[in-house]
Amino acid sequence: MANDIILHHYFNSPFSEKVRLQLAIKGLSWASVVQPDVMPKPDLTPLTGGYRRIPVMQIGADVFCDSAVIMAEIERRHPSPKTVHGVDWAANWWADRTFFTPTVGIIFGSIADTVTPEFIADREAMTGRPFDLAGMKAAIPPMKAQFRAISGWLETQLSGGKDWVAGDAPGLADIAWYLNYWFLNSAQRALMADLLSDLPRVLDWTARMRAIAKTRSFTETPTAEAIAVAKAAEPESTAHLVHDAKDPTGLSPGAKVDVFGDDNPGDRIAGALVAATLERIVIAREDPRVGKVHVHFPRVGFTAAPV
Ligand SMILES: N[C@@H](CCC(=O)N[C@@H](CS)C(=O)NCC(=O)O)C(=O)O
Repeated sequence: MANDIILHHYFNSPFSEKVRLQLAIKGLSWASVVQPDVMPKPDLTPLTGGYRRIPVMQIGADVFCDSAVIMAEIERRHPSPKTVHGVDWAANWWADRTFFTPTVGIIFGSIADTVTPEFIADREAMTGRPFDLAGMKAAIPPMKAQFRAISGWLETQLSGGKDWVAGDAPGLADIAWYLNYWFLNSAQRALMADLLSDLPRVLDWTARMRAIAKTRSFTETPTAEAIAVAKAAEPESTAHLVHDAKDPTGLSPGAKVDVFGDDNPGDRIAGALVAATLERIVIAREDPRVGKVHVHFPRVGFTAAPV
């Protein structure tokens, strides 16, 4: 268990589906730890230092927050088959943020009348912004138009003799785009089928992605076991984490920092900087339940501020 991939997630989380897909493409088995989808998350935050989003990956006493750094770490440890080609990260960022906006709008606009006050309050506390269901409901038609326009690009790509978003094999670009189709399909199956009914190559690609996802292999694991694994382990060697000597914010290893994401600035994760590389920010922290852990965040989208 010490070297196993532990995925803290829940099954209807679209950002977790990205990681589950990458693991499936690579044929890797993992331990599934199901966490709540609203706060509190008492068996997650001791590991992360307060980061509450899902997914989180844990390997021993190393904890990876955000799907981008999770997928980068999986690629580093298990390079074959290759799923990441350099600038795929740009597609991933765009799909998480820009493409995700119409997807979320269509879904929550469509189910606006059934969303609970507890869920709304939880998401407003997380983002610090109103969760504007009435606005989303009103904007369904233009958001559907955005979704169809983006899908039109994909239809054209798949018409060019390549089966996948970025070439001959499924990889990060497919995973990133598919997040949106997976989420819309899980929440509004008939709506998605109708929206894409004249885009047969996109529909065929979603079916092929679904088939890959079905090959996943995991073991259900209690939260207590994940906590015990962290407690028994030491963080792994940091030799591969090369601190950016030209870091424009002037950070140095050992500095006390707060780390926060630009889409969740209220949650500040405190620790001592291990390294701020071009790819990631890694901090060391301790918690009585999990002992010493290293917590990894992507560099893009996150800030480490000296305290
Ligand atoms: N940038 C993050 C976004 C993750 C995210 O927003 N996840 C959703 C679930 S799919 C979430 O955490 N929602 C709040 C919650 O579950 O508490 C990533 O790529 O992992």
